[in-house]
Amino acid sequence: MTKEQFVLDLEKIGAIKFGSFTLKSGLTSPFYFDLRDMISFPFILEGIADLLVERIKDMEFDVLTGIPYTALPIASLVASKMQKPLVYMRKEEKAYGTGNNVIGKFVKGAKCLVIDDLITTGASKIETAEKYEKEGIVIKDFVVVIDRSLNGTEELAKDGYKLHSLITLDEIVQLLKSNNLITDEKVREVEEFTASLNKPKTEKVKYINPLTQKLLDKMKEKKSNLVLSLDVTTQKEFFNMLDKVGDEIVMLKTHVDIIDDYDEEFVPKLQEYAKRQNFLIFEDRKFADIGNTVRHQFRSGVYKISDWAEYVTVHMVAGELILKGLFEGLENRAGFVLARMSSKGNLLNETYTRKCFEAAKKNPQWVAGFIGHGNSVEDIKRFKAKFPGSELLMMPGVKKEKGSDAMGQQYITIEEAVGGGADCIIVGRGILKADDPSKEAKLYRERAWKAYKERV
Ligand code: 5BU
Repeated sequence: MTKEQFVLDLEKIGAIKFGSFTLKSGLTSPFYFDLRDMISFPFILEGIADLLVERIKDMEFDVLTGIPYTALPIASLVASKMQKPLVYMRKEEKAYGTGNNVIGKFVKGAKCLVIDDLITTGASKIETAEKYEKEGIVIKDFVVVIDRSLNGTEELAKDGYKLHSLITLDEIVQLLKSNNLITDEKVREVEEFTASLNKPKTEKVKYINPLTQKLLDKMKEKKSNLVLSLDVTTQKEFFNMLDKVGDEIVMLKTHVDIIDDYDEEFVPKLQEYAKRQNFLIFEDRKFADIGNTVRHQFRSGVYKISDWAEYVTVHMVAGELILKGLFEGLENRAGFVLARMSSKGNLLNETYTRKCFEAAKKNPQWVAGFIGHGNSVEDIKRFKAKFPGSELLMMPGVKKEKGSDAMGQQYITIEEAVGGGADCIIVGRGILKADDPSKEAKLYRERAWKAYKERV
């Protein structure tokens, strides 16, 4: 089948439509492609598979996949014709980091070629690649049947992927025109429409939260991006440890509710240390309830956290109004939103992470940063690239060596964390359990600061 025949066939079965269509984005488009029915016409399916085989026969790959739903049957046929192994990803998303989402046999590190029917912006292709990469499959190339994007090639290239297409929107329009299947006026409309589309906005929000700035300033002043997670259960241990390591840290992270002998002297003493040793205070309370309840949990009760902790952690599971519940009417308080967690099998998936970014974008005055983690430098880079603005990436689950504990904590190294984009590393047992915590804190601080300086 020739490309021309293919386009004419698509037109015949109604897969290419010209008229006036409202897109998901709200824009009105003079054309619309719907390739879903194509698979029900054996001669078209066969033809498209042959065209794809021709296009990819010289490319290097170990396995082949198609993105469900439309491209999967196409990829099956191509795989069969080329005698290449087929794999595919479940469409229902399992939780972040749980693995086993790929169906089919492959060896870790296999190079996979991805087939899809259309490309519009490239965003969903990148998401697909990330999911495969988490499963140990390497993706470099995408082949699409129709490229109707404005700058899909550039968008994919930014993340290191190459886009190949069988046919572009321009070619389709020209072929239809030369076959008198659309009027000159329609051609003009399509051209005007594509020209009028602005490039997708990838620009970051300019606003900087004052508490983001405050932490950045403190990091610079103290030449440290080390946050100590002081997870001990008595005041004695707590302040003894601060005596040893307080000078090395930019911020102290507390779990105030694990202190057995908490009393009203704790907070004033903590504040006195914070002043003398020049660090900020972050209570890792992880608020997660409805707005009205978290307001009380933050401002009342035994601990009255809002009186002394400038930063707290916030789960977005109850919806973004939790931010209003926590911070409305308070000066100089902001949250770190938990966009990803470090623990094995946690249920935060990519959709959830994206929702966290959207919530932060709408409420920048209440979000100083995100808590996040990743399994490689590349993974963290891509995660951070999606932050809406200049929020900081705070990363727990960091140690000198990769590893895990018996209760689900997963560790990556200082250099991986900071190299990937962590602005601050959050370290607990790596320092607390060391023979010489003071020496260890110095070492963490030096390594993390060096990696930070190299990155920024
Ligand atoms: P560790 O001893 O370095 O494993 O302590 C890590 C700290 O960070 C601990 O206080 C956790 O409650 C906290 N933490 C985490 O480890 N992982 C996460 O995803 C989040 C917080 Br959110």
